[in-house]
Amino acid sequence: MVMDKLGSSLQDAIKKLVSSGRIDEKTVNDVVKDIQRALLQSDVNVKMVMTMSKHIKERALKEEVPKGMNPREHVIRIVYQELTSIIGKGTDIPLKPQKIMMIGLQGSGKTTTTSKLARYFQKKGLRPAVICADTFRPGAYQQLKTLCERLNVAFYGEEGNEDAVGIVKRGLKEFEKYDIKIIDTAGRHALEKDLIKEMEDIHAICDPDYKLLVLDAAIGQQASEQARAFNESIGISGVIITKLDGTAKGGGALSAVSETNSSIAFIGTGETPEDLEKFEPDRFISRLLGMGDIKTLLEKAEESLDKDELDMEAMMKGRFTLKDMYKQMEALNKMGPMKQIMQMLPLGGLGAKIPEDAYQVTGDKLTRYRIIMDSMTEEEMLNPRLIGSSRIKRISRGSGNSPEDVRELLKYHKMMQNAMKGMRGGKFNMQKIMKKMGM
Ligand SMILES: Nc1nc2c(ncn2[C@@H]2O[C@H](COP(=O)(O)OP(=O)(O)O)[C@@H](O)[C@H]2O)c(=O)[nH]1
Ligand SMILES: [Mg+2]
Repeated sequence: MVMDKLGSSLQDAIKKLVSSGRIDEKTVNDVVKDIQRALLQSDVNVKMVMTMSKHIKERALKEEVPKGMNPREHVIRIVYQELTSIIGKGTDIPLKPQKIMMIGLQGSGKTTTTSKLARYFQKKGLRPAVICADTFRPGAYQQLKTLCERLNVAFYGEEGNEDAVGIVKRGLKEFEKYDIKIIDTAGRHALEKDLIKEMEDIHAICDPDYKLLVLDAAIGQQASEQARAFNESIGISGVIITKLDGTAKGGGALSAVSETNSSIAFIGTGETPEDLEKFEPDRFISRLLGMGDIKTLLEKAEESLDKDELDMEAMMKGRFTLKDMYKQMEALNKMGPMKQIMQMLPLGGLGAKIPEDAYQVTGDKLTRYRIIMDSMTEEEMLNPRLIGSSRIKRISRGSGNSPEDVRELLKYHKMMQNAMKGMRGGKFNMQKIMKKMGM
């Protein structure tokens, strides 16, 4: 896996947060300390780490917990947002006909990434063609030609000819009808004058839509220096970080780029042509945190729960009427199928295994419970204790259910009420709750 060391350290920090009794200053400080350690080990710049820590602490202790969210989720959300913000935005390379010029130092992964990019566009239904303008390194022509042949991608190169500019000119002419033209160039060991001159000459001839700088993740936070230097010399329109699968410094490389004027378009995660990913910071961070698609969940929670008058505070204090439960169910229904929600919950990603068929049962049960509640009076909804056996009979008849179903609903409500109290007191264990719910 990519950056699994950073990922597992961050996940450990979040797990600690989830299982902590109370969210107070000490808890937040502890979590921040763990996160700091993880990021520094991944070569993220110290200043960046410190600024981020400060933000997390301030926000976690000062910001009001949004409705529909418990204090833990609130802190997790802040951590997630702050991590996303140190990584910055991604560069979006559109899926349309264009010319792309690859630049970077020798060994950074330009040639490999050229073929990966060709494959990427090929899979999206665009016709790619590749030009080899590396006349500097022996074997460069054969390397790229072989990669392209394997992928069935059109290739142009002139083995033995050192005139890179001429090759690009002729290659572009030959590939006029292709959607995507990718030009692989030569690197050097450092950003030297002759490399800059060569890049400028090729640039003048091909007039690329995108100049993508390829950087090896192993350089860690030095990525910002390199990105800046290349940007100042010939200008870059995006960065590709390669070899994220093989270094512990990935966090440094990823975060350092956001300090420059450029941003990351793709990441390389292995040696095969398929090991290229479009870089989407939100998704990347959620995956790193082991949380499924937490962003979607948080957005949905904000949309549907915010507007509802779910009074979380009162509920946590133990006032949880059938009416509250009804509202909660409605909110859940609005959020989408149970299965989707459960998968998006942070706890799902933290190892709470939920059996596959549990979702269906829950969905059906919830629908039944709602029908039963529709047959109750306002008074009964607010004070379920009023519901004795004669009322149970009436409600069951009115809703077309058996008295057992009504009793089950009341039992479920009691359990949820206790769970709410439990959440206030500290530990709440999704797995336990689900088990009690008979799932
Ligand atoms: N593990 C891994 N290796 C990579 C990745 N990208 C490139 N490489 C390897 O890095 C080495 C140099 O790559 P190359 O494309 O020739 O670099 P160039 O000199 O910039 O063209 C090759 O052995 C590649 O297989 C990656 O994302 N993951
Ligand atoms: Mg090369």
